[in-house]
Amino acid sequence: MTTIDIVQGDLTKQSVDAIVNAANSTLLGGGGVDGAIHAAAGPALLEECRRLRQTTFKDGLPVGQAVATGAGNLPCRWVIHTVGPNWHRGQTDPALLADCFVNALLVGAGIGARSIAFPAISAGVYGWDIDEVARVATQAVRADPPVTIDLIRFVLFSVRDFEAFKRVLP
Ligand code: AR6
Repeated sequence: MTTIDIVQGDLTKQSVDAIVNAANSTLLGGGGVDGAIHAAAGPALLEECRRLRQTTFKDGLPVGQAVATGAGNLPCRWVIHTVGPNWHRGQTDPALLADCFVNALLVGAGIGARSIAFPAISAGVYGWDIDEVARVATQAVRADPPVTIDLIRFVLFSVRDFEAFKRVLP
């Protein structure tokens, strides 16, 4: 049985096995939750991301795909990086956003993570409406979660985002 819950707070403070980063395809950091994760993790995370760019993802991580790294100084064991669709660039297909959640769970299950915490991917800089993100995210993780994952948590930074998730996941 997989439990799905929502909390308001800071993703970087979560004591779960893995947290999911709303990254960009460069994997080299940015603002928002990505910036907060790299700041809290320290330089080891950026170093690992650089190595991924030199090897597996020479052209960057494609939208909707996911990849795991260590977590540096964060309280979790792994960071799973995914790239949400950017509404401002015309990436408005909900299937792309759903892929982020589904693939992050698959990657997490693959490395042995039993608890995974997500931010509201694409709801910040990438411009998606929070209600749409809440709908797509909860539908995607509810559909067919890997059996080895006990806990899926959404960590919402603002009250407004938390309320949006609460409406679709009472
Ligand atoms: N904990 C939880 N949620 C957070 C935190 C935090 N510490 N900080 C911000 N959020 P965004 P995106 C929320 O912009 O839209 C970056 O520059 C925030 O309130 O982080 O997928 C990347 O490098 C919002 O609801 O991600 C990319 O270039 C949600 O996290 C680009 O932004 C997502 O906002 C990705 O944009």
